Amino acid sequence: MPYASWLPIHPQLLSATQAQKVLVIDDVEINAALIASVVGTLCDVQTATSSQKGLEMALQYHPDLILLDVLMPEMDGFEVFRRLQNEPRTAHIPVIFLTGISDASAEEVGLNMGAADFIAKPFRTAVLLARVRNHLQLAQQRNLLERLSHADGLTGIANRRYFNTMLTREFSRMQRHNQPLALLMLDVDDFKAFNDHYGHVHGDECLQQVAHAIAQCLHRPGDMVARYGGEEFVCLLPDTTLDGALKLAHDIQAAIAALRLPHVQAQAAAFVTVSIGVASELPHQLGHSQQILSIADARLYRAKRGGRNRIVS
Ligand code: GH3
Ligand code: MG
Ligand code: MG
Ligand code: MG
Repeated sequence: MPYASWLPIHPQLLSATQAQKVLVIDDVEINAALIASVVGTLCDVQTATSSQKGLEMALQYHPDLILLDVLMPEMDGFEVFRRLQNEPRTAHIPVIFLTGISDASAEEVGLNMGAADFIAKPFRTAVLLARVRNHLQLAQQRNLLERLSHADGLTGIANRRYFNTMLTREFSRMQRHNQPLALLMLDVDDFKAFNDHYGHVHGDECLQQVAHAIAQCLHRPGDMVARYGGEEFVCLLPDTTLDGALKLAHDIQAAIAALRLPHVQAQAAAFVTVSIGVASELPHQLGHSQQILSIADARLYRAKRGGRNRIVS
């Protein structure tokens, strides 16, 4: 099995592997049902027959594409689209307007707002299907590109760039909620000697196994592991105290020891081990997200100085 398919990266990186979904928002029930029956031959479909319900379902259902009616009571489709764009969790979802409005300027308005497409009702079934298929394909390619730009090429876990994005995001979120943010900095012990003795191919395999073992230890939805550098990994643990982070560090140390990857040149054991620096801080007491990294890094350095294969908090 390729690593990318079995490595739990980050929930957000896995979305493109699920079946694609379309949300139809139309105030006339029979219209919504008709569109759904056409599109339902391509993918999963859900319908909403009011603007408000449509906005709620866009958040809950996580559609890959939204087919949006323009003329609706309470709130028209343009306003629904504006609200979708203003909500970070729905701003990326492509929207196709589907409307019976005869006014030619509506098409111009919709497309200028950033809609993916505009289809006039009554529509031809084959044309609707073709357009939806094309937009779903585009969405899939976009998702794939996004996942690739977030993933480390060797191990399939998150890369440093994505880690930094998430660190900044979680730092602000924990700051707002006055909750602790924890970090583990891990470094494989005597890895230069491992490469020199076993060769780079085995070195690469070792890093893949270590990445996988760490990922398997993370269970909370917001937790993530990233490859920070060559043989360095970092775990980002929102809303986690020092005790909690320390427990996880011990679990990871045990999981890597349990791999029993031979390393006859290692100083601390006859198998591959890691040193871990643990930090948990309240972001509102710090100035910058990089400070937590510095704290964890300094503790990792002490773990190395202390003889490796150990955890410092
Ligand atoms: P320490 O216990 O102090 O961490 O010693 P170390 O030998 O692990 O640390 P050092 O930083 O001296 O060496 C890291 C080695 O990791 C050197 C480099 O060749 C190897 N390395 C970095 N990235 C990769 C990679 O992608 N694949 C392989 N096979 N080796 C890598
Ligand atoms: Mg309508
Ligand atoms: Mg290193
Ligand atoms: Mg090392």
